[in-house]
Amino acid sequence: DQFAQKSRLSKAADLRFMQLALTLGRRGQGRTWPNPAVGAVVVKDGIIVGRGWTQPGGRPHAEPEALRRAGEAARGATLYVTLEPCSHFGKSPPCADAIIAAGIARVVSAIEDPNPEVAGQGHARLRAAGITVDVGLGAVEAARDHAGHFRRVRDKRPHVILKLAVSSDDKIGAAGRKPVAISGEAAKARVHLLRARCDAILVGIGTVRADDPLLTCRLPGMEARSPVRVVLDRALRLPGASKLVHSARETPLWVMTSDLSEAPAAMKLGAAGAQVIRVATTTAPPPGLDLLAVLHALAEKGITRLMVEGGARVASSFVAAGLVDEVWLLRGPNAIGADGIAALDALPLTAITQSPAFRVRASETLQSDTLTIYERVEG
Ligand code: AOF
Ligand code: ZN
Repeated sequence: DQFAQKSRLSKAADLRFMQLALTLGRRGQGRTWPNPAVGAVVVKDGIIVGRGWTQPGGRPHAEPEALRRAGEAARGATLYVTLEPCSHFGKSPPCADAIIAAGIARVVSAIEDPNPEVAGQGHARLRAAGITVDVGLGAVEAARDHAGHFRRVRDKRPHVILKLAVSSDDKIGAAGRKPVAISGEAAKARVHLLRARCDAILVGIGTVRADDPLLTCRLPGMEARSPVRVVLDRALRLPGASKLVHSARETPLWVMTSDLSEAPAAMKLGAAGAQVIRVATTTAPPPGLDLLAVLHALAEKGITRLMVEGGARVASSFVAAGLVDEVWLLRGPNAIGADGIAALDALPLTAITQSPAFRVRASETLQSDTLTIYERVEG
């Protein structure tokens, strides 16, 4: 009947507008830290009158952006938002109050904000003002998009994405570190896009000394979206002549080191524009930085999404410590041979691909490479 049809249509419309809000929110990923990248859409009589997303640095929040664009049209309109509107006086006034003041009649919100300062109070404040609030549409996607914020709030560490580019026989390099082609152009471009969507990117000192990487996002037009570069460097062996140190004034470089590494080396790096951050070391051999302490320090500084790019020892330590939330496995068409460098050092790659701790979220073909994305099974 007519009523059922109308409600079906409006459900489909709700879903469409929430999808748009999710897409808008993702625009901010990698540059809103310490805040989540939220999206918001204002709809009046079926027409979009305002769009907004969290701005670089985390403010303004998404909702006031969308409301500002909607202006007077917000009165009586519906607001779609990918995270519960905030209710606290933080560095910006509460979005819930802005929504009430704008005269919004209904709010469709994807998911509750776990931030203890919000945690349901945003929705409650809206309801108390007589606004209809529907929570849960798009919750699965929103939880994925805000995984960094959730992880940081709940576990005081970032969401960790491990990127592995392997040959057809699961190697990440040739013996003696001879240069070999593993991934094609499309796969490389995809990795650079992921870099732009992460707040920080982490490598070990071995990789820096072997490859002298720059670790920036080099997609045309997206160069300004480079993440913070983080190096695990227990004994401060980072060469002053490396590309990382040379570019430290343009793109932030954080060097994680032990409490015991030498002060003059730290001063030199500081003078070159890097930030030296001291963390605890492991108590059991082999000597290394305590990865959980590293993650806590990064979260403390506001990092919500961390990409781990290698090398094999760093990757395997993160996997072994159970600190990987998501894996991007790129597999190229060529074999390297039994003497190549194994992707996860002493661990077999099946520690991810066959592990009950991970499931495949998506896979796609990128020219001659395949990309498989694994996500941690929460439980
Ligand atoms: C929203 N919309 O777009 C974002 C929100 O320090 P403040 O005032 O900027 O508040 C930061 C907190 O606000 C952050 O930890 C998270 O809980 C929420 N982020 N909230 O309503 C947004 N980015
Ligand atoms: Zn807000």
